Amino acid sequence: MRRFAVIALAFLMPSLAHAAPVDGQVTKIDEAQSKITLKHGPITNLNMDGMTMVFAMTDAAALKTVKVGDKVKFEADRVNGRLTVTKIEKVK
Ligand SMILES: [Cu+2]
Repeated sequence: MRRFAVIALAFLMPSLAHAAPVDGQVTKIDEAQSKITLKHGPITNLNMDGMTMVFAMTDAAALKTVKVGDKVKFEADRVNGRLTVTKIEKVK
């Protein structure tokens, strides 16, 4: 039973460290610089509490799918040393 628990944890840990969807709201979009400002909830994989901050985008085209004021779900990670949104989706 104990061994099973350890094995189960081993499976769960990598997914915890991986980017998980975060709730946020778009407060600013800068298409020229491919940047987005998000008011976001805690980002566990980046050890970050909720705040409003600027992110780079891996996919500049994704900026066209959201607008200021939209509630979004997004994933963020450190890419080449920059805090970057790797995935973003408007929440209906
Ligand atoms: Cu932040």
